[in-house]
Amino acid sequence: MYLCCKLMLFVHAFILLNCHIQGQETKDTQEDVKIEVVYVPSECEQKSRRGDLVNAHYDGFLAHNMSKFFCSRSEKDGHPKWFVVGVGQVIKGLDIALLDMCRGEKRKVVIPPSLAYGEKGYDNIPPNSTLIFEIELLGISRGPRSIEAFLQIDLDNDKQLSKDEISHYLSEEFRKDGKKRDPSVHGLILKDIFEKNDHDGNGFISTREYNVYKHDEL
Ligand SMILES: [Ca+2]
Ligand SMILES: [Ca+2]
Repeated sequence: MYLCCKLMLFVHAFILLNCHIQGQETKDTQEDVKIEVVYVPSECEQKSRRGDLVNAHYDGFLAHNMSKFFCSRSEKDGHPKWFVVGVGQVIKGLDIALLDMCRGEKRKVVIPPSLAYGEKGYDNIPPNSTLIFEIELLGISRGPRSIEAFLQIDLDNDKQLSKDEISHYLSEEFRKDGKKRDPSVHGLILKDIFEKNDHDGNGFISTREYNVYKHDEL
């Protein structure tokens, strides 16, 4: 179950990259996320880094009146969320706030509007809202955007992913999860992956485009 979840998240990680919620983009990178470490476990074997699949609880509050607008503990039967950190699956401020955390660590973070929902706001979040999140990191896994995953897909080991390599990977994933799909889905996902990730349009996804952690050596 866990593995299946992880694999599908990989595909989603490709598809969701760049699918940011409107207003999340910002030109102002001067403002910082303020991070207060509330608790760090004495043992910390592994710290979260960009591209990891993480499992976390986070409750969100509007800073101006501390009203709670999101509570992962009461949503979806209280299951903590799985997502890939650092690739835009959550707001930028959370992507920053969740890095370099130990399993079991708790943080309280203050995120400026420019790294959250900006001038437009979103749903029940008013425009220009500073947000406060209470985060608890429950699990870290070298995730779908990890260097390990990249190397697994890069069959000819030339440090870039061709259409054939991604296509092969998708076929394997679809075969493993066993769901019936219209054959056209495969081609559509492949096309989408390249549209969203092949930024220089050369027909390959490079390590940079794949967004692997910068400190990993290839
Ligand atoms: Ca390759
Ligand atoms: Ca490329």
